[in-house]
Amino acid sequence: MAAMYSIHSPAVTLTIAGSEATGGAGAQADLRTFNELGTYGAAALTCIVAYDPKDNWRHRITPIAPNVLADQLEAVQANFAGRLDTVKLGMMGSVETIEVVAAALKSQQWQHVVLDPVLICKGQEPGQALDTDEALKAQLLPLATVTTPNHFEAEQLSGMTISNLADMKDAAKKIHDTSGVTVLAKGGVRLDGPEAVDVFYDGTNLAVLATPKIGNFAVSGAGCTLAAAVAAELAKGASHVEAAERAKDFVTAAIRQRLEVERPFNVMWQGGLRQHA
Ligand code: PXL
Repeated sequence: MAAMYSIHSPAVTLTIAGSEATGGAGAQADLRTFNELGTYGAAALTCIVAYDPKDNWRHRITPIAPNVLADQLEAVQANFAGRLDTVKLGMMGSVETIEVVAAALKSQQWQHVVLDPVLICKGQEPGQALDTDEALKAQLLPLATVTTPNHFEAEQLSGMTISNLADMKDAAKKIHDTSGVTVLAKGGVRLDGPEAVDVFYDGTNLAVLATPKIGNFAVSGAGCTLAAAVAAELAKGASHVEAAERAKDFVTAAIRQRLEVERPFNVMWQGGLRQHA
């Protein structure tokens, strides 16, 4: 009798991230990315973000209770025992959350831990997220294999001001040298020039990934999508640099296929690499 299931079994990828209800960022963007890139996505939520359209799209953040996050992680880890080896870490929101995630990471072996070091979201008040900064550096960065800081986060993690490509290369090296983690630092629209430039450094290879900028405005969800795409590609067997290159192409296509929305930042669509008639 023919098997009732397909012999093609996708790699499993887990995102531990916040929910952003409009779907532009967070777990929603991660799951769309996993799906587009052909991995099976699971998600454990750390917090719920709801923008407030009555108050300049301010972030309203509700943390998920630490025991509820721990329960989600327990369920996912038990369900995929032996075949879950890739995780993407997004917005944590609090020190308690970081502690729960660090404990879950230490409870099993991982091949790939991709840390998007979300220190602050676009439009969020700076002071609001900075209390998680130290905990993230102390507890999650040492457990990561790859990290994908944006311009601001690369400045925070390296302790440097980044004004140009040379600075960004130095910052990537510094973050790697202090953490041992492969770094994919994103310049985005923050660095001047016609290209959106990312810097990859794994301790041996330094690569500059550049694509023509698509407009000069930041698009919501680029960080989440890039890190999720790196995780998906790694889970499928790519090397670190291959995963970085493919993720960059994926994000570029997603920005090209962005949706104009009411809030100040447009949102990207992860179906961008599909063929369009
Ligand atoms: O883009 C950073 C980010 C990550 N995760 C969630 C967010 C945001 C920004 O709004 O809401 C859940």
